[in-house]
Amino acid sequence: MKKIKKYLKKELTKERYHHTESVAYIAVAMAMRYNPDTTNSDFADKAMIAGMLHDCAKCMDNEEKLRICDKYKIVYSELEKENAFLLHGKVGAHIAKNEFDIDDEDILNAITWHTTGRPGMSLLEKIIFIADYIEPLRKPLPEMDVIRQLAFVDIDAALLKILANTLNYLEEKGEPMDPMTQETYRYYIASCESKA
Ligand code: DGI
Ligand code: FE
Ligand code: FE
Repeated sequence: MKKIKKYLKKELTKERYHHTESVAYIAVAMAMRYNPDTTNSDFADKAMIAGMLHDCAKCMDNEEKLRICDKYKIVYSELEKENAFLLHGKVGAHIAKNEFDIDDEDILNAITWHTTGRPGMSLLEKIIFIADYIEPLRKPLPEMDVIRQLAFVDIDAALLKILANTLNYLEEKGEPMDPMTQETYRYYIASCESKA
């Protein structure tokens, strides 16, 4: 963790570093809440690592992100090329693996998919996605307080609200939507309806 923190302090702005720590601690709290195995703290440890590294590529130039994708054959779409900030998850996972020898696929997936989500997310993936949105330093977003509470009560309901609000926000702003963000929303709407 020392090496990771040193890297992040060098590569991220102060604000981004504080956000990162904040996400990591919220992710740990959620991991404690939803821990599938209370005989050990492995899951909280994974949440800490994924939280710390989720935005490790956020402050990199867009050209640099695209260069890394090309060099290491990370596949990206035309939309991701035009909106290269969307690639900070994929590039971040690459850095986690290659700079810090993280080989836990669950951690790498949580980093990869933290911006758009994806259908069928693991518990850790959901936690990072949600912690990123609710961390206390995040500027106020619609329904923030409800979602912050819901995150510790009903993780799938919180996930769905975040997805709905994100799509709303993108639509209002006229921002291009990544098909994965839309697919994730449709998937969780359907899975929520089938539960009801
Ligand atoms: O990196 P962070 O700012 O901590 O958080 P993030 O990786 O979730 O990125 C947040 C931004 O990503 C937020 O402004 C919404 C945006 N976003 C999420 N899905 C999409 C998207 N932006 C576009 N253009 N298209 C998407 O599908
Ligand atoms: Fe991010
Ligand atoms: Fe983030």
